[in-house]
Amino acid sequence: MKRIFSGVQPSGNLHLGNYLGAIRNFVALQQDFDCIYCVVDQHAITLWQDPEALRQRTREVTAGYLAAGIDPKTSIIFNQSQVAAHSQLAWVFNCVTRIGWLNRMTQFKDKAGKNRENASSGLYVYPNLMAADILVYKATHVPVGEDQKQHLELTRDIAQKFNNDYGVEYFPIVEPLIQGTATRVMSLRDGSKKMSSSDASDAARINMTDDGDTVAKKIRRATSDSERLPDAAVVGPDGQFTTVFRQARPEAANLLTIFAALTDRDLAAVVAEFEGKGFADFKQALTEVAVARLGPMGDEMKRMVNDSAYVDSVLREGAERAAAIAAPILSEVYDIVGFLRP
Ligand code: AQP
Repeated sequence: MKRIFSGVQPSGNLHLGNYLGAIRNFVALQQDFDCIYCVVDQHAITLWQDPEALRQRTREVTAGYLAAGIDPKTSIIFNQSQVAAHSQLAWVFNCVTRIGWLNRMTQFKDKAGKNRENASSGLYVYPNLMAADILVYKATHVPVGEDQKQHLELTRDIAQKFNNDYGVEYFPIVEPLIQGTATRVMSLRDGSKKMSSSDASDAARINMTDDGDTVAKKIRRATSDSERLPDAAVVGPDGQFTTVFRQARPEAANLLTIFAALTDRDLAAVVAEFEGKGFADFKQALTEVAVARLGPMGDEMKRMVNDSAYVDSVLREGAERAAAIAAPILSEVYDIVGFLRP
């Protein structure tokens, strides 16, 4: 059986990168897969979170899932800390993963920064918990943005090593699904940095709950360059921007990619439409499509966050359904490992 698992951290504002790189793909996948979508609150506390803000953001991510079109009747939506099997399996994986593997994780290096000695040990073993999130449901496919590719490769290594260590063919080797035009949305202020909820500058990202005026202001002020918009030569035979173009004009590449993703069009068609135009005209058009696409979702999210009883009931029901799938899998893992349970 094909099963999807994916998650989003409630560690900051839900932004356009989360939407285009992950959540909108979650919605489409409901057609063909059993889907489990998690709000990964235990991952969020690998960096300190204000408890009240964490509760609020957990509801906000849930509202984002619902407003984007995830159907809680068919898909499962819940928050990670409500299903203990995630952390129980993560402990087993802490004992499977090699320290050398974790040392290679670039996200730990980025997030820990220069002061690695002072980072939480949770941040270091985060990929083991992520592997447990996925494998406690024996999920086969994981839709993510490009930044999570390395963690998913580690999940495959962990599954493989567990199977080898215990002489079983138990865990599936998961497939990453990195889909769509905008698998890596970049900061509006610096086209070489990923759009991120932890960026100190709110102007670097478009939040899903930003109102129309804020979106317009952020796009107007987005970093651009002094040239006119490019011609078709910047799109390679694979339909993607050439590396040369991305490196030379990262901000132009990012804004055109966002436009294509928001309008569900090919990059080539978007480049043809704006070829030779200045950034002012293009940014005006981008604002219109961003507001039209995100505005109704943002309004719906705000409405749902204010009706927290509904959101909480979705999480509660989802957690019950998720726990029912995870419990027998964890139990089999405990048997494989040799834990005695009279
Ligand atoms: N800029 C992005 N472009 C495309 N996809 C992105 N994702 C995140 N940023 C981008 C995808 O969104 C999903 C959820 O991400 P997450 O919140 O679990 O963690 P993250 O990748 O660490 O997101 P942030 O916003 O960058 O958080 P911080 O600032 O805490 O690091 C994932 O599928 C991710 O690929």
